[in-house]
Amino acid sequence: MTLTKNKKLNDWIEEIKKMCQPDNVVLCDGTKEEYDRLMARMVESGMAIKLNEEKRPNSYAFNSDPSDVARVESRTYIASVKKEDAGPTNNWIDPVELKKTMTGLYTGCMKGRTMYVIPFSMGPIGSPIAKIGVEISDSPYVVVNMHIMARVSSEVLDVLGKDGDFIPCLHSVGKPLAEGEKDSRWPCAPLEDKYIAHFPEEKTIWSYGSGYGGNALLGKKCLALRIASAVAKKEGWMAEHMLILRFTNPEGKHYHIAAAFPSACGKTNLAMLQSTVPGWKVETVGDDIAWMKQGKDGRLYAINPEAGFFGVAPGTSEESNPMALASLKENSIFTNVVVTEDKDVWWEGMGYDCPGGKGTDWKNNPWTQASGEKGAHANSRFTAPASQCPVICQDWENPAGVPIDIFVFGGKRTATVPLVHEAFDFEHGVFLGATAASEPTAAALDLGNVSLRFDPFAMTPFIGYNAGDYMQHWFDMGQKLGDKAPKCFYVNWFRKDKNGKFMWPGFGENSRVLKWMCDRVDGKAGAVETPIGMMPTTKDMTLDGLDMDKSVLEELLKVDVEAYKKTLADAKAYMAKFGDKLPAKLKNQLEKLEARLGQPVCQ
Ligand code: O2Y
Ligand code: MN
Repeated sequence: MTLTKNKKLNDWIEEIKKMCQPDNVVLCDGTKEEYDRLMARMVESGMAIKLNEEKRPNSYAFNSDPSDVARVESRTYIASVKKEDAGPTNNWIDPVELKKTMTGLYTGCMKGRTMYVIPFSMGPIGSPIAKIGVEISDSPYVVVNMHIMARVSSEVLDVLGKDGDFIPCLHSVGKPLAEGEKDSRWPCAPLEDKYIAHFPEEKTIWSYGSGYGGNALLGKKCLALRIASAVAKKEGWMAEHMLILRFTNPEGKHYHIAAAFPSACGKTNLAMLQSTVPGWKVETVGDDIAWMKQGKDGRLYAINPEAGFFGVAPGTSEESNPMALASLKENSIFTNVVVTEDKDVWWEGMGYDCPGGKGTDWKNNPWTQASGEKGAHANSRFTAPASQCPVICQDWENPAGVPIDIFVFGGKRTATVPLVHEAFDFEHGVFLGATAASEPTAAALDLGNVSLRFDPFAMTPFIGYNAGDYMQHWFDMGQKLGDKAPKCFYVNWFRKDKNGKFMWPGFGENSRVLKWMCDRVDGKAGAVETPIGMMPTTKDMTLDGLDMDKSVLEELLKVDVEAYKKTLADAKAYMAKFGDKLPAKLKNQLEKLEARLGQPVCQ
């Protein structure tokens, strides 16, 4: 059967059809009609719940299998030809061996199911920065989510033409149906049969056994980060786990900020922040992934390759992120949240009690809030179109991207790391990004002897090649960008006092820190030199209207040299695992910090 004009695509569809043996094949076109048809079928089968049309128009809820609730890093592989090319942070398997194992699993895996062929573009269709992928999946849930998260359209096939190239992304839930067998609500395979595999040399993705999020929506973490990062290294650009925002001052000057934080550090909240600095406003370009290339003027330009938000539901409230709540008002998909009696959605930390006090929990069981059991899974998600965000930046789909002025790195540290510091130069900035770390949870700290969890550039699970080479790539980009490189900063919103209370109010007040950064870019704000970088004093920041004791802020802007020496020791121990792949420039930065920490701090 010839489905498209593209020979490579037709051959691939035929090959996968032969292997997976679906009952039928559908070429997706990304239309509303297709979306509505698939949703209607999933409602009929019991997989989807149609939400109250008055309260949540055109929206649906799904409950996954309790064993299939998040990305599974233990089953995520980089199958490069040489083990060394996957490096110490990835699971490696020989690609030949893995293909043999997975071919065994894929053989006949779509029996009783429909095979959907989903052409999609990461980045605006036709943009020179965009990449075309085609996902083959036997999950209608994947198709409808891809409609929101990527640009699914037959226009993609027009751009592909007869001989254009694409990234093949194969996905199966891994649950063939025997003749007459009733499907389960959320089909998936047991953990030991799950594989999320990347073949960077072939630019191919094979995913088997999970229907959830990053394991199954292959345009996101698999293509836009793991495969794209490997391609970007070769081609001299960057694929990063970063939000992108535009911060505009009262005179209308734009500053573009790209920021990397590990999960649970409020990345989506920062991307949609409501500024408390009078006259300054934030607009969202992206909340998770940035693709960045040097422009003709020598500056670094970023695009958000995605079209939607796949955000964590719990904790999203009018207080923490009103713009995210507005984004998911309609045309949205909810996975693993509570469905209330009147068929709306609810989750812990939504800012109000569950209406009626009861509903259906993420495990699809009757649930009451009074039970004290969590109704929504901690990793429950909303899938919402980015275009619905009230503060979406008018340039969010500009194929040329936005010029990045500032990089921000960070982690969750209850002690030691001050509210903000600025890198002395770009190479020091790379060091700050490479040594970004969070503390393990309080429970793990109680075990003693547990050091920091380093997560360079918040990219550890997403670097599609050797992380030592990845860090070198950051230095190489710095070299290429020269004096046009963004200024680098490190923030910590999570310092606690001795009573365990957060010292910094966070949320909208983080805009005060962003404003200091912008003022530094313009050479308008002061800073003092400390062993860890340049830091503001309280008089360098805009604090009017901030309800906070000055002494607490002073404490947040201090460097604890002795505590930093421990962090440095942890960083050195962590960096040792990169062996001779550790960039010399990074080693040099470690030595420089060690020397500076030996000096008294002058503030
Ligand atoms: O658990 C999943 O599959 C989702 S992971 C995710 C989703 C949206 C944005 N970021 C992430 C992440 O793990 O960084
Ligand atoms: Mn992410």
